[in-house]
Amino acid sequence: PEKSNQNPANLSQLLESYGSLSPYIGADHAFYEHHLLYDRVIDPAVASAREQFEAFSRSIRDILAQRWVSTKKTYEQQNAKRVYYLSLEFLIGRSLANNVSNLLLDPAVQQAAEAKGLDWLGLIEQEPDAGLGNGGLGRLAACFLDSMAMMQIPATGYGLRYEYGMFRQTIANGWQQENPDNWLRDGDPWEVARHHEKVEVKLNCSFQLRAGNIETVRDRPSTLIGIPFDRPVVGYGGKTINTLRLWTAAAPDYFDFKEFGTGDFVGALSDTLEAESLTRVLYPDDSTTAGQGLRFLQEYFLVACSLADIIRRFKRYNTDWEKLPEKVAIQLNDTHPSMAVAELLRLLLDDAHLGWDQAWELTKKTLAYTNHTLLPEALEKWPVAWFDVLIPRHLEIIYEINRRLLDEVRVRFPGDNGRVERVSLVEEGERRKIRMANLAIVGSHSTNGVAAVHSRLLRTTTVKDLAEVFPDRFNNKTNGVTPRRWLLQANPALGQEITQAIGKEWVTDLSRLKELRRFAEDGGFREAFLASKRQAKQRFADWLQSTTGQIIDPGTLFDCHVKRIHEYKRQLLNALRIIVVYNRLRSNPELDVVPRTFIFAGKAAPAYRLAKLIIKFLNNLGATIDADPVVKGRLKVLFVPEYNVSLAERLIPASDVSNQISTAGYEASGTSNMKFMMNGALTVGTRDGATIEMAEEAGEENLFLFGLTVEQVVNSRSWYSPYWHYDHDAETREALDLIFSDHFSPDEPGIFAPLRETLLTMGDHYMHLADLKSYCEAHHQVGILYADPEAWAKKAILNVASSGKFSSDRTIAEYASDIWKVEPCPVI
Ligand code: B1N
Repeated sequence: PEKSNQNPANLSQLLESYGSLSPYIGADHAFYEHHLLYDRVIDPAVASAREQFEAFSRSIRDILAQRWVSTKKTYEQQNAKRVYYLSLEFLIGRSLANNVSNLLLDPAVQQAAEAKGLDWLGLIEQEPDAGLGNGGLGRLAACFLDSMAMMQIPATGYGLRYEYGMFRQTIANGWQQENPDNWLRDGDPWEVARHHEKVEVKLNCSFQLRAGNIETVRDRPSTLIGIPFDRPVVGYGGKTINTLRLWTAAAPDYFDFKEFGTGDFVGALSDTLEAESLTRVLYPDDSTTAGQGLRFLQEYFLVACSLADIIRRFKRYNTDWEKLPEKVAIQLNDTHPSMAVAELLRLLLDDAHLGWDQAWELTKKTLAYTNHTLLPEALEKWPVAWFDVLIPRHLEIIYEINRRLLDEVRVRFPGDNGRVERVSLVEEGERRKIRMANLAIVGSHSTNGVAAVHSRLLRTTTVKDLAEVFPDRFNNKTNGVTPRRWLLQANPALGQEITQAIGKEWVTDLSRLKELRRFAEDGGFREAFLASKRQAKQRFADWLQSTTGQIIDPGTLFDCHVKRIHEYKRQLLNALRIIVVYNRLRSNPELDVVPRTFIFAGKAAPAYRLAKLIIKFLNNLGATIDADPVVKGRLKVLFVPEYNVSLAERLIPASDVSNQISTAGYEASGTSNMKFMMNGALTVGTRDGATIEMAEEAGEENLFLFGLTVEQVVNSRSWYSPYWHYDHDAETREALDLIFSDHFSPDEPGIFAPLRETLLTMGDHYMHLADLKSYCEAHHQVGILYADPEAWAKKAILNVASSGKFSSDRTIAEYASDIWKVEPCPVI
């Protein structure tokens, strides 16, 4: 095709004029119009917004294609050690603006788009979020990919290409409704199908799905096909383009038609639906396990496809199996892919024909495991019977691992039968189960938690007995988030102020933010900081009004609590403290309080009834307060539906206050806490997860910490009674009684009765009432500080300046040197 000079969106020309990238990126085939005309066969002049987005994104993919290929080639030529990040979730969000920014193509690309008459912001809005994850665990995986690509680490993410991602949340009469997220309906411009790299996965029997549960149908082996779809992971600067490889399940196309002797061609093909349903949908459970057969198969499918691919690649460039751990590091994102222990052993024993001892050593040296939660309901345990039916060879291998493990423990801890029972990979009982965390710890060389307090509790309580058997394996890797997406792109106003003050190096070295510390004393900078916050708040308010019609006042304090709805995250504690303030205003309308907008958002697992009731309660609380003239204009409670990556990108930069109020000991790390800190919100939080480390970095005096510590929670469990607080604290009692009186549910009396059960009669497991008073006091202090903008700005700036540790670049540097022993491999 002819290059046209009048066409400003011809990105290849644009790139030629764009100095810094031209040495890296060949862009001879980047044509926006080309994609519209030749891929979609439409007149570019009449393309819909969606078609414009597709063509534009394909042009950006064209720009990075050559660099993507040379990244792969470099890794092959250097036979570099690779990192493989195995995860059932990658919560990617949108890619267009992110890829443009990481390629250093903005603002040139925006200008080119606009010169073409395209509405750049509208274009970006056309892209659906790739919501292939529930929350923090999946988003962490996505941040890690960004950091590894920026740091030029030869890394590949392996996951599943769910046809339906996290459900879309709508609210009807205050209740959460789940809607399917058919994000691939119109295709995805970023992915590349690699049909020729398909792999086979063998199961011991065929299966059928009945309402998400598997039923084995025929007692003979069956085969599934995994087809890889690759997505580019653009490292900041555009030098390295790594790959996220997602597997789709399919039935083999060589069908055994002899078995259908009746000539039932159509009937035979309809069976393929069964295979394809394996990767149909993401499980929407955060920090719990659904325990369903379909999930079991998803996990095995990811592991089998990815390991086959990894081993195939290893063998192409290596002949000596001893070299496996020198060339391959596999990180297991929680226990979800922990069948990798048995699968890798199986490959080394049965395919490579190694002896047990050598295969076992290589397996351990290659694998590493990250734990993300201590919640007992989230620790995966799979029925032995399922292994037996579907993957009996793996069960045999797990039994042999266990036999050797228990022998070793009996020798090293003579007479300690309790320990033998507790470290065993098999949980005995009516229905015997495999403990997947134990399998992951025993079958790998590294087990890490995701924040210091979490790693300590994991080692000293949850898996204490195993940690004493293998003390050297345990370590901590405090989480981080990518400053590219979460500061540079999400908060351009603040990003520019920071760059103006200290230069641009912070984008790839976030520790440089500490240079902002002295600007906390600079009146001009404080003013600029407050202006950027004000701008982000206005942007959010405008977006909210244009998309939902809801009106909020950017002049009020934005007080945010956004995350999955879960009892341990204590959205109810926040609701109670709002009711306390509401009651104070009702009994004393003259009271001087800072006007606040409380913003909640988050999804509840569809089967988690209390979490869904909490959403209903927050909505009713908002409606009641809206209707009450006494508090109008002073308090507003908002529940924003459909919390996802894109909403977080809009909301976090606009917030003044971040609530991180889990019962101490229950939030493994948290990562939104870090995003809020980077964006200049002040934290009201418990001493839990990574919030503890945030306070260490910034100084406790710059956060609002409150509530019971881990030790206090543990030590008061046995005698704690919520009734004590109900009986002795009038504000606590009045807040609860207002709920029980149906003040927030006049038309639906009694619907909030389960809140009484969880907060009082069932014992308040998450100790809301124990922390309510100190939480109210913390927020009282917040209000006082907010009334003094100079003092507020100073603290907020000190928080931003102290957030450098929480870059995922720092986290990845630690994984790379301590666990993976991997070096950067710059693309030639
Ligand atoms: O992982 C995040 C942490 O920052 C959070 O504190 C932690 O809650 C989160 C089963 C999970 N832990 N476990 C899960 C997700 C899906 C699922 O099916 C468990 N998510 C976390 C990153 O480390």
